Order: sequence, then C-alpha cells, then structure tokens
Amino acid sequence: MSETIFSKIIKREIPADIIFENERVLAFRDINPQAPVHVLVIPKKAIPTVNDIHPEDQELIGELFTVAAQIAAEEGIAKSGYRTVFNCNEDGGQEVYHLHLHLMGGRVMHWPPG
Ligand code: DGP
Repeated sequence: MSETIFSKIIKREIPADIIFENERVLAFRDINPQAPVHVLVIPKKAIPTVNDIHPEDQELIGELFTVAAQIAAEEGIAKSGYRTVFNCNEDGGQEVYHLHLHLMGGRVMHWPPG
C-alpha cells in the first residue's frame, strides 16, 4: 500500500492538529480549511478511495460518520448543520489517496457545489 501524507500523520511522522483518535479512526483539522470547522475523519486502514471500500469495511465506514457526528456536536455545529463529503478520484477533486471524510460547518454550505 502506497504511503500518503495521511499515513505519516497516523504514524506521527508529520504533525497535525489531532482532535480524535481510537484504534481504528483518526480525526484532525484540515490544513487548508474551507469552513470555520473543517475536520478530516480517516480510517487508520489505508483505503485509497471510495472505490476501494469492501464489504468487510462497512462497519469501519459507518464509524467515520459516528465520529464525525460526535465531533460536530463537540464543535457546536450539530444543530446549525454541516456537510460531510468523500471526494473520489480526479473528477471528485481527491488530492490525497487515503480515504477521508470531510466534516465542514460553521457557515452556510452552498448547494450545488462548484
Ligand atoms: P481531498 O481533495 O478530498 O483529497 O482533500 C484533501 C484535504 O487534505 C485537503 O482539504 C487539504 C488536506 N491536507 C492535505 N495535506 C494535509 C496535511 O499535511 N495536513 C492536514 N492537516 N491536512 C492536509
């Protein structure tokens, strides 16, 4: 499995503002935030894209959302609302090929996105 910047964050080889961690999941603030709250929730397992999610990963993917919802509550945006996004491959705007759920809120998120 190829090394990404996020696997280096998991291994603490490069710094990040980590706000949640358990055995399976890590969450840290995006280095280039697109909203007042912009957190990336990632599996520690190196899954490159949504296309690479397999049936055995279903519980893990669900956990990304329960962690995101917990962080949204802690960040005070659960009631006002927020957006969760997985970008996939080039047309989806994916830059880092380690699966990550964007949690963005603290402002009105416009729809449709660009
Ligand atoms: P995506 O385009 O969906 O692959 O999103 C990648 C996000 O990762 C992008 O919003 C910027 C963020 N990012 C890239 N490198 C780093 C890093 O080294 N640290 C942190 N905290 N975020 C990063």
